[in-house]
Amino acid sequence: MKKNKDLKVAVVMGSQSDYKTMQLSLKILKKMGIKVETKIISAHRTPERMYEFAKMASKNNIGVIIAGAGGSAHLPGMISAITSIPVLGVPIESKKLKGLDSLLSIAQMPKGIPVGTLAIGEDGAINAALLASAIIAINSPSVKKKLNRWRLSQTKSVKKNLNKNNVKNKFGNNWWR
Ligand code: RP5
Repeated sequence: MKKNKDLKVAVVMGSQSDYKTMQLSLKILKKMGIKVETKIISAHRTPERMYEFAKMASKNNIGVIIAGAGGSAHLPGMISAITSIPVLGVPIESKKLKGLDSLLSIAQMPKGIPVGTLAIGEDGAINAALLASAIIAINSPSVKKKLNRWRLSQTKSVKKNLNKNNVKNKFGNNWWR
């Protein structure tokens, strides 16, 4: 078994419909040069697939698992119950409750089985990948370098001075004139 060398991040999701959110995790991980494994795994529709994945994750050299799920989102918690690899949960923005259901299902794990819970939707998918990168970076100088570079360019992209002409709201620019 390979140990701590080029650990992968697994990005799993409950449905194909979660991909439009979770693809943002994949984009970030690609920028960080991290090897990725992706799968659709539903805790309630494919429980055996979930069990097999979580059971084999360590042997498959996976260092962090990002799990996106919506609604009664038990996927991240169930995976975390089977493996001690860190699991980061992304609450998918559901149609009915705008992701509040997903958020609470993922965040409110009873003590003993943790899931690191990110924000609802796209922000969560991006931050999950950044957090996974930071975990992988502990043992990977090249990922650490890329992550630091990414953060520096984000910092540089924030302009100091306001552009007062750049006003976008539902009334359009300068609506009062
Ligand atoms: C959850 O049910 C999935 O994670 C998804 O967010 C939600 C809806 O799934 P689909 O009906 O789009 O397959 O298990």
